[in-house]
Amino acid sequence: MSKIVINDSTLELTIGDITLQDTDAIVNAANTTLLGGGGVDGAIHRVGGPKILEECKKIGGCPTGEARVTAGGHLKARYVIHTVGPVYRGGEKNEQVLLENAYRNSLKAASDHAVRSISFPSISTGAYGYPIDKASKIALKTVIGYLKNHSGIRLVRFVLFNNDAYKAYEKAMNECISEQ
Ligand code: AR6
Repeated sequence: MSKIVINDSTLELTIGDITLQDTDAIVNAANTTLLGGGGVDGAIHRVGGPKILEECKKIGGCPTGEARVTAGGHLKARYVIHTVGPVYRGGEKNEQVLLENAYRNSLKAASDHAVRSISFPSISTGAYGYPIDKASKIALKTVIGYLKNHSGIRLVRFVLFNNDAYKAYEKAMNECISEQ
């Protein structure tokens, strides 16, 4: 596990399954319907149970880059923060801004719910095709920027699904540190 401290908060990288995290909130890499799917989204609904989908249906969807909050159902996490990352279409379609927004709006939603610890998956780098070398840098820069300016969230954990994803985030974290 790799970690850095920003003000009073810890940012850490780990390999694992987002559905098993015991942080106050976990983030779902959802789609604009909020009606479920594969990858992280499928796993969260499978483990969390049908109450999450019921709440999502009432919410009625989420635009790309925004975030919506439901309870955690059977998950250890109290909340699921559903956000929608961009589909990668070559990098000229505002993807970077939309990915930044997805992370920032998830953190804002967490702050609004007094969340002190939160786990993120690597948003957009699965079915949505965002190259992980680029997405990891955007993800970490956005989180670091938020933690520098907001207190309250004491732990942000990136839960990477395999060693390649972990290595990409570790490299991006080292770049972020050397640029500070
Ligand atoms: N825990 C942690 N990471 C995981 C897990 C898990 N249980 N399962 C997959 N990953 P994706 P996206 C990794 O496709 O690219 C869904 O159908 C995976 O290896 O879940 O934002 C939604 O409904 C990858 O690195 O999310 C949307 O339609 C990362 O999580 C669409 O996929 C994200 O992969 C969203 O696509």
